[in-house]
Amino acid sequence: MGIETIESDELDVESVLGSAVERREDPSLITGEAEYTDDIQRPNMAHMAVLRSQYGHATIGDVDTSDAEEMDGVIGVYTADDLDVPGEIPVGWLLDSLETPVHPLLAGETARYQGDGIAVVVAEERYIASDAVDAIDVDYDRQDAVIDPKEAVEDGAPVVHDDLDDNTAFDWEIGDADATDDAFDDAAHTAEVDLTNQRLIPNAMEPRATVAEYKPGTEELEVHMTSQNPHLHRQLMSGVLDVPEHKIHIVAPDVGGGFGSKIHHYPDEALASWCAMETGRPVKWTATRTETYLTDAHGRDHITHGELAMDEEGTITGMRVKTYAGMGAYLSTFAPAVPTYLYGTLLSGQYDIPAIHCNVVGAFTNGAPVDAYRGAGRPEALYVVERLITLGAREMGMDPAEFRRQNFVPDDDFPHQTPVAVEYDSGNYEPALDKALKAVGYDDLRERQEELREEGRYLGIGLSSYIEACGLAPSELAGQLGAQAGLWESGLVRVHPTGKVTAFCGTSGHGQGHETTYAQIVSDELGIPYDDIEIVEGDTDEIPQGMGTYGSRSAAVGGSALATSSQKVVEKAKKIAAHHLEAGEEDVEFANGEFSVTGAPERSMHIQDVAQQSYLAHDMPEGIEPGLEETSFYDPDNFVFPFGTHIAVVEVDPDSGEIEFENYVAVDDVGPQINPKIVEGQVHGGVAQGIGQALYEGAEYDDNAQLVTGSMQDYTVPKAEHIPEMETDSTVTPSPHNPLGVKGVGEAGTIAAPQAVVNAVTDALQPFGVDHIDMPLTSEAVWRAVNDPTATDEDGAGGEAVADGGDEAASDDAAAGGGDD
Ligand code: MCN
Repeated sequence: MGIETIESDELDVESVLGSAVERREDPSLITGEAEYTDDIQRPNMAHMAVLRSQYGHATIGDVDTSDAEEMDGVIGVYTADDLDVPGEIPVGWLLDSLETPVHPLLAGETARYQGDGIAVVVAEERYIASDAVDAIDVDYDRQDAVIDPKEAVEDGAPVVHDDLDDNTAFDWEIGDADATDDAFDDAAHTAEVDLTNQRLIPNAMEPRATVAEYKPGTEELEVHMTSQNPHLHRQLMSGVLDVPEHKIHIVAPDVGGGFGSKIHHYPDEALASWCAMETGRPVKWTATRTETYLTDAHGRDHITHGELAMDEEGTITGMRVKTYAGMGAYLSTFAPAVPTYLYGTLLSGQYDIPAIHCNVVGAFTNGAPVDAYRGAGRPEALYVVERLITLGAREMGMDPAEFRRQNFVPDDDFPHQTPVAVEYDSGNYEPALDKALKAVGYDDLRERQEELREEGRYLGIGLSSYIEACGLAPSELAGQLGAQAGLWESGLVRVHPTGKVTAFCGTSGHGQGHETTYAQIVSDELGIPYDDIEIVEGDTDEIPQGMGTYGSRSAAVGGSALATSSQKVVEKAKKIAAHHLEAGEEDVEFANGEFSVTGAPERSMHIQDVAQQSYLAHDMPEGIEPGLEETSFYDPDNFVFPFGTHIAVVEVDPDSGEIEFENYVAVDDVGPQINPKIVEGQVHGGVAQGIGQALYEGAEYDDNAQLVTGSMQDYTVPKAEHIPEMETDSTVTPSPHNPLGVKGVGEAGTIAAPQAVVNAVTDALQPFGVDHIDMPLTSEAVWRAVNDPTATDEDGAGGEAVADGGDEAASDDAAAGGGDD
């Protein structure tokens, strides 16, 4: 099934770009040769374990470490009082008005979420460290806690940071409130929805881990860690530990997935590094799965009210959105950007909407910090948009596909300026919709839906025409929006004297297949065989600088840096070739690695031979230095905006609440595909995570802020059997903003899938008057929605949708097999 792969020795340089070459990463991963952080052993290595608050909110009294200190094999026990470094976790994205309470490496006086670190133990063995943690006695005074972001900002809510007046982290808005209000005043029809976008827990296969070593002789700190962005971690850790940046060497070895959770600067990696400096021993820390659940930055956590205004014909005239976004107990590294600039700016979706206003209140709560998780802000936005669009179509009595088509940004309106700040680079939305409709056999399906209803079977078809903003990001714009870093990428292409190539990129892949796709890009640009090209990422000593991998940026930004460096290599090589061919540079052509004289193709020289000449340097053109390597810092002009339409087809059993997939079709436009097999894999993985959110996953805290879904037994990560066979297809609309024309794909599936599934399930349940069910759509939630449409969130059904027409079809209609609009 799917796209056939080809082996690398079948590739030629003319077609290397766009070929589904096998991932070169896989053999070592499959055969167990890959080296993850926890595999690393060092002589005399010690192990760290962290004592974490068992309460969601508590004042910390005496911390008695004496028993732990006396245990055999314990090297040291440390609390906040022992830390002699600045030790404050920085916030990497600021908003105009943002509360930034101190986030210490270890909690001293107050624990603000279950999992907040209170002490660390360094011991000879991991299990001794863990036992010693259990021997520490903490005098807790439990405080009231708050988890719900909306309740957190209400009067009288327990305050998470007592140096703040309340729990409001920020109150942010985008768009024109007056114009939007006018659109609603004049609207002929409206639709609205109350929804939650539930808290999710990232579940990379490999937990976070660190091996830190300090070399007093050179004052160097070497840290191997599970990082998506080693250079950024180096920069941030330098401030946290007060170690000069150039004395820190960070290596991300093989990293077993991240999905955003390994971008952020957490206390633990810095604590392991501090312990290495303090004890003079290499120190390893590997999170347990429980620690992963408690402390990896969670995702989403929105409560939203969304409204759509339409005219008589069903043309959208306005959208109004109010969201409460949970930040958790502290602001994680990029947390403020996620529910603001990565959310509000995408609310126009694929649609031409003249007026949009969005207000987001960020709230501190006693949950784990919330930050970027695959999609980061964009799944939340597209969920609101595509739920509203579906409800708008229902309000208008229009087919949801035709309602979308009628409101799409027309293909001749690109670049398209939205009312929420961003300008879409390129797009052509109807062909993707059409392909998806054709793939599911839409017209026939609608007929079958009717027929099945007569038989008491409920088929649902859910559309999701999504857009996404990725390829983060133009540095200047990011700076204007509050980023405390540039978002360029660096690429170094080194052609060795033998003509082989090592290319270095500042991104840091952790499953995406960069070693394969980057080699395809460099091979295409240089005309040097793919197998002669090696890619290096994830090491701050080897790679000049870098910003890392997140925001589906690596192909568009890192790939462009490597393409640009390769083009510079070709420019220089051309001068050298022209000199050796005794021709003017303007008379030399370059194709597929060969420099040849125009009109005399027999006078030619391969770039790999030019490389040799450039290092021999016996006969160089005047003014040209020896060697053949180039570096670029590529800074994009704009984000890239991939898009597509996904359609889920499900059958719902109203008696049991069970949902079965009949089909899932994904048509994505990510511009030209460097490697269609890798693109397909990214879509599959992303859709699987999106379906996970729609049907299974959700972090639940109790009223005391105890995480009740603290293990895989309680938090349902979908298994292969839960994910349907998918049909993938694509359209290709290049971005004008980068030399490859590529757009990102890493998050597309996660952004597209949840609303495709929810739209499908609510479509199936139209005869029962069910317009909305909050995710995850467990059997219980579906059953309750069908059997008790008035059930509230607390009953498990949650959410509420109202179309202006007040379509409250009741189950009586269902019994009659009607009520569908
Ligand atoms: N690609 C391509 N053609 C395109 C676009 C991309 O062939 N037009 C290829 C790229 O070259 C790369 C892959 O597809 O090999 C993904 O590229 P891109 O969309 O640029 O995304 P990044 O490489 O920057 O990866 C980040 C993205 C994010 S943000 C999350 S979260 C995520 C994801 O990728 N986490 C992942 N995919 C993941 N896949 C795995 N296995 N593990 C994770 O943790």
